[in-house]
Amino acid sequence: MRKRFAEARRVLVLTGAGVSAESGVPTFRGGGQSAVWKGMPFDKISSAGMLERNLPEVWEWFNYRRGVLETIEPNPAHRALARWQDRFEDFTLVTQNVDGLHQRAGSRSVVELHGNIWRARCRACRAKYDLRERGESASRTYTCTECGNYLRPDVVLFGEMLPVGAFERAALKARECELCFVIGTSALVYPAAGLPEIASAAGAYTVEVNPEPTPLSDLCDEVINGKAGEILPLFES
Ligand code: BJW
Repeated sequence: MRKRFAEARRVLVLTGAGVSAESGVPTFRGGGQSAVWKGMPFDKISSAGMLERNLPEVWEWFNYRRGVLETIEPNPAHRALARWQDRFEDFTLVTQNVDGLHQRAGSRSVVELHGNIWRARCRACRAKYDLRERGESASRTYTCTECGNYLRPDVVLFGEMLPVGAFERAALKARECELCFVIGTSALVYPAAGLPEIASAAGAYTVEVNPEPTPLSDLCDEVINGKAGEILPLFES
């Protein structure tokens, strides 16, 4: 593996919530459990249906999570991946995470498949806002300064389409890469979990880093059972 890592030119990395776990961000699934907010399973509160039924409750859930994120820092896994971008001729970091920790660690051009928790967008005119720049306290009813309609978190909820072009860009790189890492994802959510399948079908060597097995483990050429923050820096030594 070290030899492959040292010699690879085109590398694609897909990350999930597990890469932020060592920073203290709770994962959605894993360890036989799944996240719950006020007794509601996360796949209900983070769903397009909930947005229609109870937008203020959705905002409360995301405001809470931004509050948690304000207190934490990127971990050695985020920092290792930020270094990798300068190590390979062609490096693509694709994340399902909405927490912005890859960027805070220094990663550039991150392909965010599921949006970003620090952004909001208007439900009517689609104007976008950086919530760190809004300069108002956490609200259950953010409104658009352009058209006055309600804002929503700029994230991809269950049953919603991914941002235009994001998956296509990632899939193109998956087809071209020679080494593909799948790090800290339960690999249950599509189309993201299809990327390593695309890479593998196109001949890439695929490596999973996760303390638990996933539905992709059998497909991967190599499975490293461990924590991302402990494993990733080892590749560089
Ligand atoms: C560590 C660690 C450490 C712990 N180090 N590792 C094909 C078949 C069936 C269904 C579908 C399909 N295609 C599409 C669908 C529908 C649906 C879907 O996939 N459903 C499945 C669950 C069945 N997909 C969608 O709806 C997507 N939209 C779409 O496809 O549009 C077109 C369409 C619509 C409807 C029907 C068909 C087509 C959108 C998906 C959006 C996902 N959104 C969320 C919420 C974002 C907002 C928010 O933050 O609240 O995204 S759900 C949640 O899951 C979040 C994550 O990004 C995503 C993936 O989770 P992830 O990252 O894998 O985290 P966990 O928690 O699941 O796993 C953590 C892992 O880390 C575990 O394995 C641990 O072991 C590990 N770990 N510590 C390394 N230290």
